[in-house]
Amino acid sequence: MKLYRTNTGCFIEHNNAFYSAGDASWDSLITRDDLEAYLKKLVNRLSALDRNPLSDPGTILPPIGSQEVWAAGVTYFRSRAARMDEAKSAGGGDFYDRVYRADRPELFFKATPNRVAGHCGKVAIRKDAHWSVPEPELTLLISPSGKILGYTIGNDMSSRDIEGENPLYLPQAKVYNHSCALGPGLLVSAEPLSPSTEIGLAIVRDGQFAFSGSTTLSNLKREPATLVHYLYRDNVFPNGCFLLTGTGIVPPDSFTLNHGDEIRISINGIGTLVNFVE
Ligand code: DO4
Ligand code: MG
Repeated sequence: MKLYRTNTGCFIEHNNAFYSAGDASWDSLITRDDLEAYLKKLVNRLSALDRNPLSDPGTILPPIGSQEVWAAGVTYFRSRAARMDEAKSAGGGDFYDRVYRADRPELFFKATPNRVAGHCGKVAIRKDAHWSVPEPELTLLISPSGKILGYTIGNDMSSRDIEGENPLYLPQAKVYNHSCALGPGLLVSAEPLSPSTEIGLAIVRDGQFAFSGSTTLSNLKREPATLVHYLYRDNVFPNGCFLLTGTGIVPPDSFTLNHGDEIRISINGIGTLVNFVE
């Protein structure tokens, strides 16, 4: 079952049919611990709409209300290797190996809702960066009580030159206007996703693929529930939060994003998030 936030209301997609999720505010919907059961009950009570409410371009809004967005890092071997290389000359390479092996994961604050683009929205590269990449990441929707309610697709836009210059610059490499995208909607399910779930990234420039790559969740070193457990230690999230779980796809060092690039991130069972670099 999927849930979408749009400029004409909230909609449920179930078995290829669409239903209105009523007048409840997005925050009040996506903070319910019983979200999946609640939506199932609604669908059983309602008749399906006779149109697809998502079909107009620009209709889908980012699936976020007033939640904070956090991210985990170095959760895939590919990310560890890329980070160790980029930080070597600054003497920071060792940190990434240590955090990859440690019990405590790397968790960082990623975005406030105003920094988040939705499906078909614009993401940005920092004006003072010259090496920028998208990071395609499975993203968890977590309730105020710490329950994983569902999943969406996240793009953790990153400035690799700034992060590589000094690991202490991480917040500047990661948090800026339109540095994050989420969407298109939420896959509402308390079930863990299969390790065979594929994550794909394609970057289209002037009608050609400038980069494409994929990975599967079997390469994610940490359990989503463990990441949530660490995030919720000594933190309260009155409106729940989103947690990006790290990237397993890193383009080669010769690649940097350009203005106008189209970024497509797909995760089986969730959909495809498309963004354009402004
Ligand atoms: O430690 C730097 C950031 C790591 C990250 O964002 C990732 O692995 O996805
Ligand atoms: Mg990341």
